[in-house]
Amino acid sequence: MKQFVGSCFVVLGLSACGGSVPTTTPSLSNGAVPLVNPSFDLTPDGSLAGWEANEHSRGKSFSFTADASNMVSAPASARINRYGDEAWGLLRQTLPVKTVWIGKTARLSGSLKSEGADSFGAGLLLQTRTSGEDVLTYNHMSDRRLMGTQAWAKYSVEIKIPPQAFQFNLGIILEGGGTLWADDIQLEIID
Ligand SMILES: [Ca+2]
Repeated sequence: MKQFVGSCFVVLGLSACGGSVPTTTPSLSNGAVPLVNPSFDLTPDGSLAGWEANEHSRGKSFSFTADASNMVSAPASARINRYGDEAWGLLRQTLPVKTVWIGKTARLSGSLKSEGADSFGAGLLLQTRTSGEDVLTYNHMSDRRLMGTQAWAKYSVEIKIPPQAFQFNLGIILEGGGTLWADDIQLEIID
């Protein structure tokens, strides 16, 4: 099985290499950068507002839901569950990189929990990309993914922001079978 490294996806049967995701206006200096729906409110249509669900290849293998029975903060967490046999499911959002952040470090953190995670496991995903959506720097937490069943704990990943960085692509990934929960996702700019 090939591990996820790319930036282009088949989104629930639709061709997608990025796509439009609601974004917020980041702050100018170091500190927390606002994300859309970082605590995973469920919208009335059943979707997780601000988050885009992606799946490998043909899709139809992962569910992406808000879970009010397993959460760190109300009203819910995000839950990714694999019911099919595709390689990975990803819940993500993008936001623009400010030029004042070039050369600094971005840190993505959040609380994660897993049940029966196998293969490459579950974790956070943080990338910088060009305007053409080519990945420049990335950290997919590949060296310490959640495997098997793990209680809620806080994790973080960091990447450098290179001169060509145009946007962040960030989220949570389940790369194998099992279930991943995530809550309270935060992005910060640090020196
Ligand atoms: Ca929450």
